Amino acid sequence: MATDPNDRFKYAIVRQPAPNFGDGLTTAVGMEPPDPDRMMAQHAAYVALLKELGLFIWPIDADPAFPDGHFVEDTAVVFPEAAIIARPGAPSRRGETEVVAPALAQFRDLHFIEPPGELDGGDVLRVERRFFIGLSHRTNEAGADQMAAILRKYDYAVTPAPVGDGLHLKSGVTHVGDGRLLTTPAFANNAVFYAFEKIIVEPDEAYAANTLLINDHLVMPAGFPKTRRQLEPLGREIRELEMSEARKMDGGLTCLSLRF
Ligand code: CIR
Repeated sequence: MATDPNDRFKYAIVRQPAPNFGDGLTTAVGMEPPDPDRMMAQHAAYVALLKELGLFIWPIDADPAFPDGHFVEDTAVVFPEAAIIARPGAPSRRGETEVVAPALAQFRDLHFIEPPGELDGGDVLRVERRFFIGLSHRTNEAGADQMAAILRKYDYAVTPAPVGDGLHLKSGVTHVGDGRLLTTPAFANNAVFYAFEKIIVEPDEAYAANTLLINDHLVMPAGFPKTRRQLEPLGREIRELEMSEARKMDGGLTCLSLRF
């Protein structure tokens, strides 16, 4: 279970949720509206855990113009050699990149997705030297093609992956280390992942497929005991975080930070 040096993170960019975060985009139906105090507390616990796991935190202030801004993962894709500033597919989120680009410029050379390309970072999954790029309602072919061309210059293999009905690729599949994927049943059947060893979450625990690998730890949402039992044999320390409020806004653990 040694972590590939390219998968070891030192930094995380996070963004404080805006007080009007409940005005963000969501497809969740039949759920109570998110509770602001609980959201702030859950976000603070998330940041505290990343710190505890040894990451240096680069915080970005909230901006009420961007109620989805704390889902900062969607604004960029960062890898050891460079960073690519995304062009979020939802028009209401496009301006979120303006404060993220100067922050990332402190650490990496930047590339940019240009119109007509649209791409959300949540659609981009790196597994060692391969990137999967989800084609979704937020990421179009032009965005995926631009991203693939940049990544290939750095000698990454790139595979487009249809996302289907879900929001983002990483809503349904994440890398849990050593080239292993944690997937929903739907993504497990996606042909692009055929060569990978997969841990398939139970249908009633689909939300837990968005689990976060941080160095030797796995951070998973609280309340998914079957998935936890499936992950325990991997030998990484597992930590759980309450994610009830971000979930109401279609967000998961990976969405809340950019790790590099
Ligand atoms: C949105 O719909 O854009 C936000 N409410 C949720 C974004 C979640 N981001 C992610 O999965 N990477």
